[in-house]
Amino acid sequence: MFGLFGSGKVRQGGSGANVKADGSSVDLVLYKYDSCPFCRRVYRTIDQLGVNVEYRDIRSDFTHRQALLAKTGRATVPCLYIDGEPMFESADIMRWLEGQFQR
Ligand SMILES: N[C@@H](CCC(=O)N[C@@H](CS)C(=O)NCC(=O)O)C(=O)O
Repeated sequence: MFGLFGSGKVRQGGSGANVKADGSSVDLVLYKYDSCPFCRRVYRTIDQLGVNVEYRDIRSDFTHRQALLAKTGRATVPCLYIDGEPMFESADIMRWLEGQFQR
């Protein structure tokens, strides 16, 4: 059951558009794969905060892995693109999300 670990649902598609606490909008795209425990930690934060994220699974779609590698020189997940700028490290990603979206 590839892609169904941890979260209970496949993480793909959807809009990455969000309005931040300051009223500005931001587009969020998470490069991930679902058996990655660091990705699953980030999913929990996303769910808790109710953030809209477009998911790109680098194992189910090789073009996503190629795109991540081409832009960043790495194929490590999770990687959150914030308006197109990559952020690695699950702890940094969760901290950033909480800083922007925690009410
Ligand atoms: N310290 C990183 C660790 C991320 C990490 O090790 N990710 C693994 C997947 S669980 C990875 O992308 N490994 C490289 C690969 O699978 O090609 C974080 O917390 O985000």
